[in-house]
Amino acid sequence: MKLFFDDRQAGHAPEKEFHNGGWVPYAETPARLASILEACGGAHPVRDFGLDPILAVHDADYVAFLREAYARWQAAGREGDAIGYTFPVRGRRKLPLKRIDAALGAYAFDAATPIAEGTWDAAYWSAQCALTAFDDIAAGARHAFALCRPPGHHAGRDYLGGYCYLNNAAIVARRADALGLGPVAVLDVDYHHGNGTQDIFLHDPNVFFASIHADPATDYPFYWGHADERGEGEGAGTTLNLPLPQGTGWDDYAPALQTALDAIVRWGAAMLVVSFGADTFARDPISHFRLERDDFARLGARIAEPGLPTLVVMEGGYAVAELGSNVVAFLHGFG
Ligand code: SP5
Ligand code: ZN
Repeated sequence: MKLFFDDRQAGHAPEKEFHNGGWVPYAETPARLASILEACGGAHPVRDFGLDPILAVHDADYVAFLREAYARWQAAGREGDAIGYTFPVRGRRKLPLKRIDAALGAYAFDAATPIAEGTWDAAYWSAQCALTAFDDIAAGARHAFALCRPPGHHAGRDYLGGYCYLNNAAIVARRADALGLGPVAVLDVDYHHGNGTQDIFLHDPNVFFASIHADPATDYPFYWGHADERGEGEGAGTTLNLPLPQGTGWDDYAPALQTALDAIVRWGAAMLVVSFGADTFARDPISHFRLERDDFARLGARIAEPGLPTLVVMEGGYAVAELGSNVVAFLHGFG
């Protein structure tokens, strides 16, 4: 399977995140890329599809905020990474507030996703990476792997969070749908629920979203991913959430995966976007499932079974030393 990646994706390196009441080193590091690239060998170059496919998912004011946030932070005399501290839980009116702190709160749902100097460029090229891999499929390839970083599945139409800024999977799913390659399904197998992707397609009957993840009753992002979230309005029935308890290993993961794949096939998907996180790994430092490297090969093989054109988009996975071999196992599983 062809792997796509651009060096500019490595220029995003926040120092720290706020977690459990204190500052801790940022888990989503450029070293993750090095681990995967080393295990996979070379990468195919990324092409520039511009802002339009991004703006087909994200609000223009949010994109403008992302582009300008770090410069505004510096202009306010701040040092280090930009991060908010006031979050508008009472509703998110788009007030024309000038303070960078007001914008940082209005466009974020956590305090764990700072904006650093290279964040916009990296997020932009991460999205272009997904678009380039998608283009390979649009041109007839059966599979492609977008080594996206920063990841995307926690980012919504107008918000960042969970180490995510632009929703790479949603951007390609929307584009595939727009180009008539659908019906498109997104299967999210990251440890964490893909709340941003769910929100983007919650009302959309044309994109099916299925996610297998740690139960939000115990795990981030808490407020999304519960089994009773099934889509709304015209999108009723096109969202499927399969939360699993901490400690889940392959024996209990596999039936949930089969349920998701059966639902995707029954719905009539013609194309699949996989949000792949390797943070379901047994020794992931921030997660609590028990998949082993061989299970990632099984995961890849099962996802390949329906025979759909499949774009794999990288999401999380923080056990850096083992990350590359886990990704390779998953990709080889596809055959
Ligand atoms: C894409 C993805 O997997 N995002 C996950 C975001 C999870 N954030 C909540 C848990 C953060 C724990 N961070 C501990 C860092 C220790 N260095
Ligand atoms: Zn994750």
